[in-house]
Amino acid sequence: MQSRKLFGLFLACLFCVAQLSAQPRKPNVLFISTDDLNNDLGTYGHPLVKSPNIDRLAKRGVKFDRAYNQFPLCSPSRTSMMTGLRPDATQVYDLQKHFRETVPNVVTMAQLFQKNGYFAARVGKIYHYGNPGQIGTNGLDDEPSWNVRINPRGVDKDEEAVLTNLTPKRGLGASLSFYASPAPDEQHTDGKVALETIKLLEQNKDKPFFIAAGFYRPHCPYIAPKKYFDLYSLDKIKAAQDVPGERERLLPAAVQTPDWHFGVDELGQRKSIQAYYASITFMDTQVGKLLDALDRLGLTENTIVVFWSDHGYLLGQHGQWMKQSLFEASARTPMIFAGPKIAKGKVSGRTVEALDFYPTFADLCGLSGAPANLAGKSLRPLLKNPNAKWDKPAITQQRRGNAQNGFFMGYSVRNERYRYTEWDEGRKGVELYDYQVDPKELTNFANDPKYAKIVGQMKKLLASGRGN
Ligand SMILES: [Ca+2]
Repeated sequence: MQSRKLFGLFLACLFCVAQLSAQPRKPNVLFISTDDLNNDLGTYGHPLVKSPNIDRLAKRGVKFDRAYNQFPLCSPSRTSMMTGLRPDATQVYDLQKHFRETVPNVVTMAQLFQKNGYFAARVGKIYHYGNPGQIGTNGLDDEPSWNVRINPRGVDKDEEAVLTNLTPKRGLGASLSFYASPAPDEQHTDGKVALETIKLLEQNKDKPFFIAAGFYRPHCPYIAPKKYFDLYSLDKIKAAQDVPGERERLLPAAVQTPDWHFGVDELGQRKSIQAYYASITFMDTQVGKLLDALDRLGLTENTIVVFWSDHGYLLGQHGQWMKQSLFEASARTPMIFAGPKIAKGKVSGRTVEALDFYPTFADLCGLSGAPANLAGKSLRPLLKNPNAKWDKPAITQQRRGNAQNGFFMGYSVRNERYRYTEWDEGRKGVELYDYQVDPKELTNFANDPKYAKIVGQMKKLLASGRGN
Protein backbone atom coordinates (compact mmCIF):
# COMPACT_ATOMS: atom_id res chain seq x y z
CA MET A 1 0.00 0.00 0.00
CA GLN A 2 2.76 2.35 1.10
CA SER A 3 4.78 1.70 -2.05
CA ARG A 4 1.73 2.29 -4.20
CA LYS A 5 1.28 5.70 -2.54
CA LEU A 6 4.92 6.52 -3.10
CA PHE A 7 4.61 5.51 -6.73
CA GLY A 8 1.54 7.77 -7.07
CA LEU A 9 3.51 10.64 -5.57
CA PHE A 10 6.37 9.94 -7.96
CA LEU A 11 3.98 10.06 -10.93
CA ALA A 12 2.49 13.33 -9.67
CA CYS A 13 5.99 14.83 -9.39
CA LEU A 14 6.84 13.69 -12.88
CA PHE A 15 3.65 15.34 -14.11
CA CYS A 16 4.58 18.60 -12.34
CA VAL A 17 8.07 18.62 -13.86
CA ALA A 18 6.61 17.92 -17.30
CA GLN A 19 4.16 20.78 -16.81
CA LEU A 20 6.92 23.14 -15.73
CA SER A 21 9.17 22.30 -18.65
CA ALA A 22 6.23 22.67 -21.02
CA GLN A 23 5.71 26.25 -19.84
CA PRO A 24 7.05 28.59 -22.51
CA ARG A 25 10.17 30.33 -21.33
CA LYS A 26 9.78 34.04 -20.75
CA PRO A 27 11.09 36.04 -23.71
CA ASN A 28 14.48 37.71 -23.45
CA VAL A 29 15.00 41.36 -24.28
CA LEU A 30 17.93 42.87 -26.13
CA PHE A 31 17.49 46.62 -25.84
CA ILE A 32 19.68 48.48 -28.33
CA SER A 33 20.01 52.16 -27.55
CA THR A 34 21.88 54.84 -29.48
CA ASP A 35 22.82 58.40 -28.67
CA ASP A 36 21.60 61.43 -30.64
CA LEU A 37 20.41 59.43 -33.64
CA ASN A 38 17.58 60.96 -35.64
CA ASN A 39 15.49 59.10 -38.21
CA ASP A 40 18.09 59.41 -40.98
CA LEU A 41 18.11 55.68 -41.68
CA GLY A 42 17.50 53.64 -44.81
CA THR A 43 14.44 51.99 -43.32
CA TYR A 44 12.91 55.40 -42.61
CA GLY A 45 13.40 56.40 -46.25
CA HIS A 46 16.63 58.39 -46.14
CA PRO A 47 18.09 58.55 -49.66
CA LEU A 48 21.78 58.45 -48.65
CA VAL A 49 22.27 56.87 -45.26
CA LYS A 50 23.31 53.24 -45.26
CA SER A 51 21.87 51.26 -42.35
CA PRO A 52 21.45 47.72 -43.68
CA ASN A 53 21.37 46.08 -40.25
CA ILE A 54 18.78 48.33 -38.65
CA ASP A 55 16.83 47.94 -41.89
CA ARG A 56 16.88 44.15 -41.60
CA LEU A 57 15.66 44.35 -38.02
CA ALA A 58 12.76 46.53 -39.22
CA LYS A 59 11.97 43.97 -41.91
CA ARG A 60 11.28 41.33 -39.30
CA GLY A 61 9.41 43.55 -36.86
CA VAL A 62 7.27 46.63 -36.33
CA LYS A 63 8.72 50.05 -37.08
CA PHE A 64 7.07 53.07 -35.49
CA ASP A 65 6.96 56.08 -37.77
CA ARG A 66 5.76 58.50 -35.12
CA ALA A 67 7.75 57.65 -31.99
CA TYR A 68 8.73 60.54 -29.71
CA ASN A 69 11.00 61.11 -26.76
CA GLN A 70 9.81 62.98 -23.68
CA PHE A 71 12.62 65.54 -23.44
CA PRO A 72 15.24 65.85 -26.20
CA LEU A 73 18.30 65.77 -23.97
CA CYS A 74 20.17 62.63 -22.82
CA SER A 75 19.50 62.43 -19.10
CA PRO A 76 15.89 63.67 -18.95
CA SER A 77 14.95 61.40 -21.86
CA ARG A 78 16.71 58.29 -20.60
CA THR A 79 15.51 58.81 -17.03
CA SER A 80 11.92 59.09 -18.23
CA MET A 81 12.27 55.97 -20.38
CA MET A 82 13.83 53.83 -17.62
CA THR A 83 11.43 54.98 -14.87
CA GLY A 84 8.34 55.12 -17.06
CA LEU A 85 7.60 58.56 -15.62
CA ARG A 86 7.28 61.93 -17.32
CA PRO A 87 10.10 64.44 -16.75
CA ASP A 88 7.78 66.51 -14.53
CA ALA A 89 7.51 63.48 -12.22
CA THR A 90 11.26 62.75 -12.12
CA GLN A 91 12.18 66.48 -12.13
CA VAL A 92 15.25 65.60 -14.17
CA TYR A 93 15.64 68.46 -16.64
CA ASP A 94 19.43 68.69 -16.90
CA LEU A 95 22.54 66.51 -17.02
CA GLN A 96 23.40 66.80 -13.34
CA LYS A 97 20.45 65.77 -11.19
CA HIS A 98 19.95 62.04 -10.52
CA PHE A 99 16.39 60.74 -10.25
CA ARG A 100 17.20 58.97 -6.93
CA GLU A 101 17.30 62.48 -5.40
CA THR A 102 13.70 63.14 -6.38
CA VAL A 103 12.06 59.69 -6.60
CA PRO A 104 14.42 57.61 -4.44
CA ASN A 105 12.28 54.48 -4.27
CA VAL A 106 11.26 54.27 -7.89
CA VAL A 107 11.47 50.76 -9.38
CA THR A 108 13.18 51.17 -12.74
CA MET A 109 12.41 49.00 -15.74
CA ALA A 110 15.65 47.07 -15.27
CA GLN A 111 14.88 46.55 -11.57
CA LEU A 112 11.47 45.13 -12.41
CA PHE A 113 13.15 42.64 -14.74
CA GLN A 114 15.43 41.60 -11.88
CA LYS A 115 12.52 41.23 -9.47
CA ASN A 116 10.97 38.85 -11.98
CA GLY A 117 14.00 36.59 -12.12
CA TYR A 118 15.68 38.13 -15.13
CA PHE A 119 19.40 38.82 -15.49
CA ALA A 120 19.68 42.56 -16.11
CA ALA A 121 22.86 44.06 -17.52
CA ARG A 122 24.01 47.04 -19.46
CA VAL A 123 26.99 47.72 -21.67
CA GLY A 124 27.78 51.40 -22.27
CA LYS A 125 25.34 54.29 -22.16
CA ILE A 126 21.81 53.54 -20.97
CA TYR A 127 21.35 56.12 -18.25
CA HIS A 128 23.10 59.42 -18.82
CA TYR A 129 26.79 59.47 -19.46
CA GLY A 130 28.70 62.58 -20.52
CA ASN A 131 29.57 61.78 -24.12
CA PRO A 132 32.48 61.76 -24.74
CA GLY A 133 33.65 63.05 -21.33
CA GLN A 134 32.52 60.11 -19.19
CA ILE A 135 33.17 57.24 -21.61
CA GLY A 136 34.82 54.42 -19.63
CA THR A 137 33.14 55.41 -16.34
CA ASN A 138 29.74 54.60 -14.84
CA GLY A 139 28.49 58.07 -15.77
CA LEU A 140 25.22 59.01 -14.07
CA ASP A 141 24.25 55.37 -13.70
CA ASP A 142 21.76 53.71 -11.36
CA GLU A 143 23.56 50.81 -9.70
CA PRO A 144 20.42 49.00 -8.39
CA SER A 145 19.17 48.64 -11.95
CA TRP A 146 21.81 46.12 -12.99
CA ASN A 147 23.34 42.79 -12.10
CA VAL A 148 26.29 43.59 -14.32
CA ARG A 149 27.46 46.84 -15.92
CA ILE A 150 30.31 47.28 -18.34
CA ASN A 151 31.90 50.54 -19.45
CA PRO A 152 34.00 50.11 -22.58
CA ARG A 153 36.54 52.74 -23.60
CA GLY A 154 37.95 52.81 -27.08
CA VAL A 155 40.62 54.48 -29.17
CA ASP A 156 38.20 57.29 -30.04
CA LYS A 157 38.89 58.75 -26.58
CA ASP A 158 42.57 59.12 -27.50
CA GLU A 159 41.74 60.41 -30.97
CA GLU A 160 39.97 63.44 -29.49
CA ALA A 161 43.44 65.01 -29.49
CA VAL A 162 43.70 64.93 -33.29
CA LEU A 163 40.15 65.54 -34.48
CA THR A 164 38.93 68.54 -36.50
CA ASN A 165 36.73 70.83 -34.43
CA LEU A 166 34.74 73.48 -36.33
CA THR A 167 33.30 74.92 -33.11
CA PRO A 168 36.25 75.09 -30.69
CA LYS A 169 34.41 77.43 -28.33
CA ARG A 170 31.75 74.84 -27.63
CA GLY A 171 32.35 71.84 -25.34
CA LEU A 172 33.47 68.74 -27.23
CA GLY A 173 30.19 66.99 -26.37
CA ALA A 174 28.25 69.76 -28.17
CA SER A 175 30.64 70.44 -31.03
CA LEU A 176 30.68 69.97 -34.77
CA SER A 177 33.85 67.88 -34.78
CA PHE A 178 34.98 64.76 -36.57
CA TYR A 179 37.79 62.34 -37.31
CA ALA A 180 38.12 59.58 -39.89
CA SER A 181 40.01 57.07 -37.78
CA PRO A 182 42.55 54.57 -39.11
CA ALA A 183 41.72 52.18 -36.23
CA PRO A 184 39.41 49.20 -36.90
CA ASP A 185 35.87 48.92 -35.52
CA GLU A 186 36.89 46.65 -32.66
CA GLN A 187 39.19 49.28 -31.16
CA HIS A 188 36.45 51.92 -30.97
CA THR A 189 34.17 52.27 -27.97
CA ASP A 190 31.09 51.19 -29.94
CA GLY A 191 32.97 48.21 -31.39
CA LYS A 192 33.73 47.21 -27.81
CA VAL A 193 30.10 47.73 -26.79
CA ALA A 194 29.15 45.15 -29.43
CA LEU A 195 31.85 42.65 -28.36
CA GLU A 196 31.03 42.97 -24.66
CA THR A 197 27.31 42.61 -25.33
CA ILE A 198 27.94 39.45 -27.35
CA LYS A 199 29.98 38.04 -24.45
CA LEU A 200 27.05 38.69 -22.10
CA LEU A 201 24.68 36.99 -24.53
CA GLU A 202 26.96 33.95 -24.69
CA GLN A 203 27.32 33.76 -20.91
CA ASN A 204 23.63 34.26 -20.09
CA LYS A 205 21.79 32.59 -22.92
CA ASP A 206 20.28 29.93 -20.68
CA LYS A 207 18.37 32.30 -18.38
CA PRO A 208 15.84 35.03 -19.15
CA PHE A 209 17.76 38.25 -19.74
CA PHE A 210 17.29 41.98 -20.20
CA ILE A 211 20.53 43.09 -21.80
CA ALA A 212 20.89 46.72 -22.81
CA ALA A 213 23.53 47.68 -25.36
CA GLY A 214 24.13 51.43 -25.22
CA PHE A 215 26.00 52.80 -28.23
CA TYR A 216 27.64 56.24 -28.20
CA ARG A 217 27.60 57.14 -31.88
CA PRO A 218 26.38 59.08 -33.79
CA HIS A 219 26.71 61.55 -30.87
CA CYS A 220 29.54 64.02 -31.47
CA PRO A 221 32.49 64.07 -31.76
CA TYR A 222 31.77 62.18 -34.99
CA ILE A 223 34.69 59.76 -34.76
CA ALA A 224 34.36 56.58 -36.82
CA PRO A 225 36.68 54.35 -38.86
CA LYS A 226 37.64 55.96 -42.16
CA LYS A 227 35.95 53.29 -44.29
CA TYR A 228 32.55 54.62 -43.17
CA PHE A 229 33.44 58.18 -44.21
CA ASP A 230 34.39 56.80 -47.64
CA LEU A 231 30.77 55.66 -48.13
CA TYR A 232 29.57 59.27 -48.27
CA SER A 233 30.91 61.40 -51.06
CA LEU A 234 30.97 65.03 -49.91
CA ASP A 235 29.63 66.27 -53.24
CA LYS A 236 26.40 64.33 -52.68
CA ILE A 237 25.79 65.90 -49.29
CA LYS A 238 23.82 69.12 -49.16
CA ALA A 239 23.50 71.53 -46.26
CA ALA A 240 19.98 72.46 -45.14
CA GLN A 241 18.79 75.48 -47.11
CA ASP A 242 17.96 78.51 -45.00
CA VAL A 243 14.44 79.73 -45.69
CA PRO A 244 14.21 83.48 -46.31
CA GLY A 245 12.57 85.26 -43.39
CA GLU A 246 12.47 82.17 -41.14
CA ARG A 247 15.01 83.51 -38.71
CA GLU A 248 12.89 86.58 -38.02
CA ARG A 249 9.65 84.61 -38.01
CA LEU A 250 10.53 81.91 -35.48
CA LEU A 251 9.62 82.42 -31.83
CA PRO A 252 12.80 83.19 -29.86
CA ALA A 253 11.82 80.43 -27.40
CA ALA A 254 11.53 77.86 -30.18
CA VAL A 255 15.21 77.98 -31.12
CA GLN A 256 17.85 76.40 -28.94
CA THR A 257 20.42 78.98 -29.98
CA PRO A 258 20.21 82.26 -31.91
CA ASP A 259 23.73 81.46 -33.10
CA TRP A 260 22.59 80.21 -36.54
CA HIS A 261 24.53 77.05 -37.54
CA PHE A 262 26.95 77.87 -34.68
CA GLY A 263 28.54 80.22 -37.22
CA VAL A 264 29.83 77.28 -39.29
CA ASP A 265 29.95 77.81 -43.06
CA GLU A 266 28.22 75.62 -45.63
CA LEU A 267 31.24 73.42 -46.36
CA GLY A 268 31.74 72.82 -42.64
CA GLN A 269 28.07 71.91 -42.29
CA ARG A 270 28.35 69.40 -45.12
CA LYS A 271 31.48 67.85 -43.62
CA SER A 272 29.66 67.55 -40.29
CA ILE A 273 26.71 65.82 -41.96
CA GLN A 274 29.09 63.46 -43.77
CA ALA A 275 30.73 62.56 -40.45
CA TYR A 276 27.34 62.13 -38.75
CA TYR A 277 26.25 59.71 -41.49
CA ALA A 278 29.57 57.83 -41.26
CA SER A 279 28.98 57.49 -37.52
CA ILE A 280 25.48 56.11 -38.14
CA THR A 281 26.75 53.43 -40.51
CA PHE A 282 29.57 52.52 -38.13
CA MET A 283 27.02 52.09 -35.30
CA ASP A 284 24.71 50.17 -37.65
CA THR A 285 27.51 47.68 -38.37
CA GLN A 286 27.83 47.04 -34.63
CA VAL A 287 24.07 46.48 -34.41
CA GLY A 288 24.49 43.87 -37.14
CA LYS A 289 27.03 42.00 -35.01
CA LEU A 290 24.47 41.75 -32.20
CA LEU A 291 21.77 40.44 -34.53
CA ASP A 292 24.21 37.88 -35.97
CA ALA A 293 25.14 36.75 -32.45
CA LEU A 294 21.48 36.20 -31.56
CA ASP A 295 21.13 34.03 -34.67
CA ARG A 296 24.32 32.10 -33.95
CA LEU A 297 23.29 31.44 -30.34
CA GLY A 298 19.79 30.34 -31.32
CA LEU A 299 18.27 33.24 -29.38
CA THR A 300 16.47 35.13 -32.13
CA GLU A 301 13.21 33.26 -31.81
CA ASN A 302 12.68 33.98 -28.13
CA THR A 303 14.28 37.43 -27.87
CA ILE A 304 12.48 40.74 -28.22
CA VAL A 305 14.91 43.09 -29.93
CA VAL A 306 14.30 46.80 -29.64
CA PHE A 307 16.15 49.58 -31.40
CA TRP A 308 15.84 53.13 -30.08
CA SER A 309 17.59 56.49 -29.81
CA ASP A 310 17.33 58.82 -26.81
CA HIS A 311 16.12 61.71 -28.99
CA GLY A 312 16.36 63.15 -32.47
CA TYR A 313 18.82 65.55 -34.03
CA LEU A 314 18.66 68.61 -36.24
CA LEU A 315 21.22 68.96 -39.02
CA GLY A 316 20.76 72.62 -39.88
CA GLN A 317 16.97 72.81 -40.26
CA HIS A 318 15.69 76.12 -38.84
CA GLY A 319 19.36 77.17 -38.56
CA GLN A 320 19.64 74.73 -35.64
CA TRP A 321 21.87 71.77 -34.91
CA MET A 322 21.50 68.88 -32.50
CA LYS A 323 18.75 68.61 -29.88
CA GLN A 324 16.95 70.54 -27.15
CA SER A 325 14.23 71.84 -29.41
CA LEU A 326 10.64 70.82 -29.98
CA PHE A 327 10.88 70.66 -33.74
CA GLU A 328 9.97 67.32 -35.23
CA ALA A 329 13.50 66.13 -36.01
CA SER A 330 14.51 66.66 -32.37
CA ALA A 331 11.39 65.20 -30.73
CA ARG A 332 11.15 62.21 -33.04
CA THR A 333 13.17 59.01 -32.64
CA PRO A 334 13.52 55.72 -34.43
CA MET A 335 11.71 52.88 -32.63
CA ILE A 336 11.69 49.28 -33.84
CA PHE A 337 10.46 46.10 -32.12
CA ALA A 338 11.05 42.57 -33.40
CA GLY A 339 10.57 39.18 -31.78
CA PRO A 340 8.06 36.64 -30.56
CA LYS A 341 4.39 37.56 -31.08
CA ILE A 342 5.35 40.78 -32.90
CA ALA A 343 4.10 41.41 -36.44
CA LYS A 344 6.73 41.13 -39.16
CA GLY A 345 7.72 43.82 -41.64
CA LYS A 346 4.99 46.25 -40.56
CA VAL A 347 4.92 50.00 -40.02
CA SER A 348 2.80 51.77 -37.45
CA GLY A 349 1.91 55.43 -37.84
CA ARG A 350 0.44 55.72 -34.36
CA THR A 351 1.94 58.28 -31.96
CA VAL A 352 3.99 56.43 -29.36
CA GLU A 353 6.42 57.53 -26.67
CA ALA A 354 9.68 56.33 -25.16
CA LEU A 355 7.98 55.94 -21.81
CA ASP A 356 5.76 53.28 -23.37
CA PHE A 357 8.72 50.86 -23.30
CA TYR A 358 8.31 50.08 -19.61
CA PRO A 359 4.64 49.02 -19.64
CA THR A 360 5.21 47.27 -22.98
CA PHE A 361 8.01 45.07 -21.65
CA ALA A 362 6.06 44.40 -18.45
CA ASP A 363 3.19 43.24 -20.63
CA LEU A 364 5.15 41.22 -23.22
CA CYS A 365 7.36 39.52 -20.64
CA GLY A 366 4.63 38.95 -18.07
CA LEU A 367 6.46 40.93 -15.39
CA SER A 368 4.54 41.28 -12.15
CA GLY A 369 4.71 44.19 -9.74
CA ALA A 370 4.95 47.04 -12.25
CA PRO A 371 4.43 50.40 -10.52
CA ALA A 372 0.85 51.65 -10.74
CA ASN A 373 1.90 55.16 -11.75
CA LEU A 374 3.63 54.36 -15.06
CA ALA A 375 2.72 57.16 -17.48
CA GLY A 376 3.02 55.10 -20.67
CA LYS A 377 0.82 52.49 -22.26
CA SER A 378 1.61 48.97 -23.44
CA LEU A 379 2.21 48.90 -27.20
CA ARG A 380 1.19 45.24 -27.39
CA PRO A 381 -1.98 45.97 -29.44
CA LEU A 382 0.12 47.87 -32.02
CA LEU A 383 2.82 45.22 -32.10
CA LYS A 384 0.14 42.73 -33.09
CA ASN A 385 -1.82 45.05 -35.36
CA PRO A 386 0.15 48.21 -36.23
CA ASN A 387 -3.03 49.93 -37.43
CA ALA A 388 -5.07 49.20 -34.32
CA LYS A 389 -7.14 52.04 -32.93
CA TRP A 390 -5.03 54.28 -30.73
CA ASP A 391 -5.86 57.65 -29.23
CA LYS A 392 -2.81 58.47 -27.13
CA PRO A 393 -0.83 61.49 -28.36
CA ALA A 394 2.91 62.03 -27.70
CA ILE A 395 4.11 64.75 -25.35
CA THR A 396 7.61 66.22 -25.50
CA GLN A 397 8.92 69.05 -23.36
CA GLN A 398 12.03 71.22 -23.28
CA ARG A 399 13.29 73.67 -20.70
CA ARG A 400 14.65 77.10 -21.61
CA GLY A 401 16.31 79.87 -19.62
CA ASN A 402 18.88 79.65 -16.85
CA ALA A 403 19.19 79.70 -13.08
CA GLN A 404 20.04 83.41 -13.02
CA ASN A 405 17.11 84.69 -15.04
CA GLY A 406 14.72 81.85 -14.36
CA PHE A 407 13.65 78.79 -16.29
CA PHE A 408 10.52 78.19 -18.29
CA MET A 409 9.19 75.12 -20.05
CA GLY A 410 7.93 74.40 -23.53
CA TYR A 411 5.37 71.59 -23.93
CA SER A 412 4.53 70.05 -27.25
CA VAL A 413 1.83 67.59 -28.19
CA ARG A 414 1.88 65.50 -31.37
CA ASN A 415 -0.97 63.59 -32.93
CA GLU A 416 -0.82 61.95 -36.34
CA ARG A 417 -1.20 65.21 -38.24
CA TYR A 418 -0.34 68.18 -36.03
CA ARG A 419 2.17 69.43 -33.51
CA TYR A 420 1.07 72.08 -31.03
CA THR A 421 3.58 73.74 -28.68
CA GLU A 422 3.17 76.19 -25.81
CA TRP A 423 6.20 78.05 -24.49
CA ASP A 424 5.95 79.20 -20.87
CA GLU A 425 2.27 78.21 -20.82
CA GLY A 426 1.79 80.29 -23.96
CA ARG A 427 3.27 83.49 -22.53
CA LYS A 428 6.29 83.13 -24.80
CA GLY A 429 4.25 82.04 -27.77
CA VAL A 430 2.51 79.03 -29.27
CA GLU A 431 3.17 77.07 -32.44
CA LEU A 432 0.98 74.85 -34.58
CA TYR A 433 2.43 72.82 -37.42
CA ASP A 434 0.35 70.88 -39.93
CA TYR A 435 2.58 68.15 -41.37
CA GLN A 436 0.04 67.22 -44.01
CA VAL A 437 0.50 70.52 -45.83
CA ASP A 438 3.81 71.66 -44.36
CA PRO A 439 6.15 68.70 -43.67
CA LYS A 440 9.14 70.99 -43.06
CA GLU A 441 7.25 72.96 -40.38
CA LEU A 442 7.88 76.33 -42.03
CA THR A 443 4.50 77.89 -41.25
CA ASN A 444 3.18 78.45 -37.76
CA PHE A 445 -0.60 78.19 -38.09
CA ALA A 446 -1.32 78.95 -34.42
CA ASN A 447 -2.76 82.38 -35.18
CA ASP A 448 -4.47 81.45 -38.43
CA PRO A 449 -8.25 81.70 -37.93
CA LYS A 450 -8.72 78.66 -40.19
CA TYR A 451 -6.92 76.58 -37.56
CA ALA A 452 -8.67 78.02 -34.48
CA LYS A 453 -10.67 74.83 -33.91
CA ILE A 454 -7.57 72.62 -34.25
CA VAL A 455 -5.66 74.85 -31.81
CA GLY A 456 -8.51 74.40 -29.32
CA GLN A 457 -8.43 70.61 -29.73
CA MET A 458 -4.66 70.38 -29.47
CA LYS A 459 -4.62 72.61 -26.39
CA LYS A 460 -6.99 70.21 -24.67
CA LEU A 461 -4.95 67.22 -25.80
CA LEU A 462 -1.79 68.78 -24.37
CA ALA A 463 -3.43 69.58 -21.04
CA SER A 464 -4.77 66.04 -20.64
CA GLY A 465 -1.56 64.36 -21.81
CA ARG A 466 0.75 66.36 -19.55
CA GLY A 467 -1.09 65.29 -16.45
CA ASN A 468 -0.45 61.56 -16.51
CA1 LIG B 1 21.57 61.93 -26.44
